Parts: sequence; C-alpha cells; structure tokens
Amino acid sequence: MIKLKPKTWLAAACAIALAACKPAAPQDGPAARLRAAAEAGTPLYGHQDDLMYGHAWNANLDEARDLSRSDVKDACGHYPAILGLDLGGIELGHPRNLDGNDFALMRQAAVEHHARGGIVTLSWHLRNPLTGGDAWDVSSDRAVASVLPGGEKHALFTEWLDRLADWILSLKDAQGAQIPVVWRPWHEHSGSWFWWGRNLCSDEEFNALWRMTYDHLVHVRGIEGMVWAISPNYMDRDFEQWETRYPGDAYVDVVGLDCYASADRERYLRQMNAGLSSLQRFCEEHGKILAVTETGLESLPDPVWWTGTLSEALRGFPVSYVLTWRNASDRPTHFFAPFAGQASADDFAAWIRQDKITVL
Ligand code: BMA
Repeated sequence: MIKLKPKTWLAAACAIALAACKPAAPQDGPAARLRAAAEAGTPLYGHQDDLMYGHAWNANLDEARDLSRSDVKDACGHYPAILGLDLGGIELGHPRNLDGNDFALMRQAAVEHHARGGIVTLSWHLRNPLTGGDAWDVSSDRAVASVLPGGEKHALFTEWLDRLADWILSLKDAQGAQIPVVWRPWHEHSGSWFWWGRNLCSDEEFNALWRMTYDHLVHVRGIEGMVWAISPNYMDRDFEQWETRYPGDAYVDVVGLDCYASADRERYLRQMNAGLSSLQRFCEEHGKILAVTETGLESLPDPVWWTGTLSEALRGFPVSYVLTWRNASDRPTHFFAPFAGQASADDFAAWIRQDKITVL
C-alpha cells in the first residue's frame, strides 16, 4: 500500500471531489480535439452564424431554407471548422434569436455542421431579467444579484435556463446521441457593457452566477459533453483583474480572448500579444485550453489582414481555435469574414493554407 503524505491525501481527495463534480470528457469530444489542435499548431477556424446567413443572403428568409451556403466556403473552398451560434431570445421562448435566426433552423445547422465533422459553439446574448431590457441594458447593478438564489428573479431565471437547456438537449446526431457543444456563457465579463459585466456585479456574484448556470445545465438538466469556455474581453487597463471572476477549474475548460481589431494595426497586435500572453500563462497554470473566442476586423478593408496581421497576432501562441464574428445580411458593413469577391478573400485562403488553419 502506498503511504500518502497529508498534503498528497488532500490533493487526492480534492481530485476525487472535482472528478465527481465534472463528468469525464470523451477522447474524441470537442475538448480533446481543441487540445490536440493547440498542441499541433493547427487552430480551428470558426465563424459566427456561418451557415445561417452571409453578406448577401439569408437562409432564414429563403423559401428553401438552404443550409449549404457559407461566405467562408465561397471565399476559400471550405466550411469553417467551428460554427458559432447565439441563443439570445430562447429564454423568452421566441421563435427567432436576437439576430433573426430561426431556432429550428439553427438546430438543423448545428446538427449538419456536427455531422460534417465540425464543432458548434454557443453564446448567449440574453435579455436583462431585472429590467426587461436587452443584454446591453446596464441600467441596474442588481440584475445578477436578482437571479441568484433568494433574488426576486431567481424563479424566472431558472425558467430561462430550462428553455435554454431544452434547446441544447434537442441537438441530437443521427443515432440520437447528444451533440457536445462548446458553451460560452457570460462572455466579455471583464468589460461593463453587458448586465453581468465588471461594474454591474461583485466577484462573488459573478462566480455564483456561473456555478449556478453550470449546476443547473449539467447536474439538474443532465446536458452531456458541454465544454465550458470563459472569455474575458481584452482591456487596456488591468486586464488580469478578470481572474477574480473565474468560477474555478472544475467549471471551465477553455479560456479564450475576445479582442477586436481596428485600423490601428499596432494597437491590435499589442493587445492580442498582451491578452494571449496573459491567458497562455493562466492556461498553463490551470491546465486549460487557450482560444481566441472572438476577433475580427469589421468590413475587412485591409486586403492582407489575415496573413499580414492576424497571422502575426497568433504566432507562437498555442491557440486551439479562432472565431471571427458574423457577416450580417442586412448591414452591408457589418462583416468579419470574407465572401466571394471581398477584398481580403484571396488572402484569407492563403492564410488558411500557410498557417495550417483547420477548416472542413
Ligand atoms: C454584436 C453585433 C450585434 C449582434 C450581437 C449578437 O456584436 O453583431 O449586431 O446582435 O453581436 O450576435
């Protein structure tokens, strides 16, 4: 029998307790694939709402509801490896999300993307449960407190979580197995533009919100295979403060950076370098997977942004995936991925090849 020192006993007991809390991840699930991509230096490319609509088309409005289109595929010949979808609106039982995506069509897109070998990531721009406003309604600093146990909106919020869980549980493959997703709630919590942001709640409240979400979805509703991603937005001042709002290693798998580019290339490179250096260290210390959970240059006016800027920003970092935001079909300048004929399309295709970016 091996004799363990008290400290080792404590560590072993903690490991057992954590293992009981967090279901074991399957070897071929998204977490294992992301880890492998980070180690191999072959990050997966992701695009928000890729199959749902693009710069000049929208499957939601199309009679045929054709999900085979993709701006990314038009630009480089491949679908993105990661499909980002947002569940904002599901909490109210709306048939469409905040950007006009039909939830039934989103389900179909997620199922088809998974069948093709892709990974689905879900975010949630949910309404403000206290004020009735949208996710950006920061008029009250009591919204998070109100949904915690004992708060006046706790029962309402539990219903919201149940509607969300129902949709996620409806993602089944052809064999009827649950499709595992990368779930990225409470994003950009280092900033103060969402009702769960930095100035809108305390560290304790934020961490309690995350753990409550985890317990409800994983333990009460039994959603299997969820990979939990936390994604602070890069902040020029005291970025590392985000770490006080980290619910604990048992509740998180991926630590990703949200950081957008602008015309100021040097500023973006500086921010990405500072943000990724800091998150890389955090991931190494906590055994987590590094990602760029949101980035992009709106309207892509720089024809060589991919090989000339993004490539440099990511160089040397063990990033598992990088996701660019949506190509709105109803706002001509609101796009973050190229489409056929867009100024940076050829450079995007070159970046995919050159930097061994994983696409489908
Ligand atoms: C933002 C913009 C909004 C959109 C939101 C959620 O960054 O793209 O138009 O409603 O994301 O997708």
